[in-house]
Amino acid sequence: MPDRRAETLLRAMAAGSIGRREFARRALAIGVSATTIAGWLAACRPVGDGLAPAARAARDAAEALEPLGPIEHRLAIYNWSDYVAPDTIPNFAREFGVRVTYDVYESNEELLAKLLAGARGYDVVFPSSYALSVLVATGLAGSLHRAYLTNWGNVAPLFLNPGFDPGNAHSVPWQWGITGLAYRSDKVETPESWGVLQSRRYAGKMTQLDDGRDVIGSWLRYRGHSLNSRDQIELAAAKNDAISAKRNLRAYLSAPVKGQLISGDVWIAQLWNGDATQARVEQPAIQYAIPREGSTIWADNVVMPRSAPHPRAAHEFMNYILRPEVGAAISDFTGYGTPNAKALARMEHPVPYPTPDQLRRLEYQIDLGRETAEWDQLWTEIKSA
Ligand code: SPD
Repeated sequence: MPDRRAETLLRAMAAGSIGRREFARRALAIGVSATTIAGWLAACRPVGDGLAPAARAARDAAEALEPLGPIEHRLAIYNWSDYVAPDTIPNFAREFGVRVTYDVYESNEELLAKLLAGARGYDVVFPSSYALSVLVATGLAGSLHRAYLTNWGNVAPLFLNPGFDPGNAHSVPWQWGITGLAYRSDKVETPESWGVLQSRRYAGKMTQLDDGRDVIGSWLRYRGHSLNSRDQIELAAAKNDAISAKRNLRAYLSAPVKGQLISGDVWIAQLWNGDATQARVEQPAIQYAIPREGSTIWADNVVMPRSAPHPRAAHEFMNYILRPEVGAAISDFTGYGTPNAKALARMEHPVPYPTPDQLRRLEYQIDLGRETAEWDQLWTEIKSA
């Protein structure tokens, strides 16, 4: 539920006295989370950029037909940490004569907060499915010019036309992965259940991701519920479970936990599978398990913000990463699955698509719309408990 200050802002936006971007900027300033703001924007009509869906589709189609100019000499990338092969960017820069700047983030929330606050300098960003829905709903995702993506045919059919971006109008699939438990097999037995995080046995040696969707989602699955639940009773139970596990946790920590798994300071970490694979290169005792109650399968995507200052370079970059050898090198380094069918055939360590048995236990995260605010509130309460 919005508090009084947020309500005032919502009313001001509805009355037209402030625009949607100004609304987002001010709401962020009073501490409303980016995903909540985006949920409110998406729930209001007209959405995001002030256009009705049909008008937006027409604008997007028209934009996608306008030819781009010559390639610019710069490209600004904003990506998750440890999410590209070491030679991907230098090779692109050399071949295309483009100077690349590369900033990193650790969560979808961080990415959305930056874009909603008005950052306009980035040419390509890498949201997960539900965060991409937010960028589309708020009019922040640019339309892609398929004519410049000559390697598009390499994308595996499974990753085409996803529900969060029909027709891939705004996104190129990047990597897919799973959220599970990385563990030190020389220190602990295989963690079969999310419940291991509630046991005192490994207190102080365990972490969960610094990500409300992943943490609350894991405790929803623990009780047999959907990790996209909007049910008050289920969410209250997940909060209790999360708080009871918290006393055993060393921290909420995302990709940077790799160093602590390698050093042995952490023995069990809720983590994304590719980051666990990266850690295993340095410490072979690191293994990975999907808890029996199930977990998240997700896909991240390359998106060009509508405000991208270098749209032609952004398209050349997207087309470049769709080359089989480039896609293979990226996924061989990140440890994640590639959505590029031709790249998969060239990988040294291909990540197989989950088995039917695993798929039965995996679920995609979806945009929670208006309920995002409630999830945010729960996450705040868990972190401050
Ligand atoms: N080191 C890169 C990790 C990317 C994880 N993205 C997926 C998040 C799903 N909640």
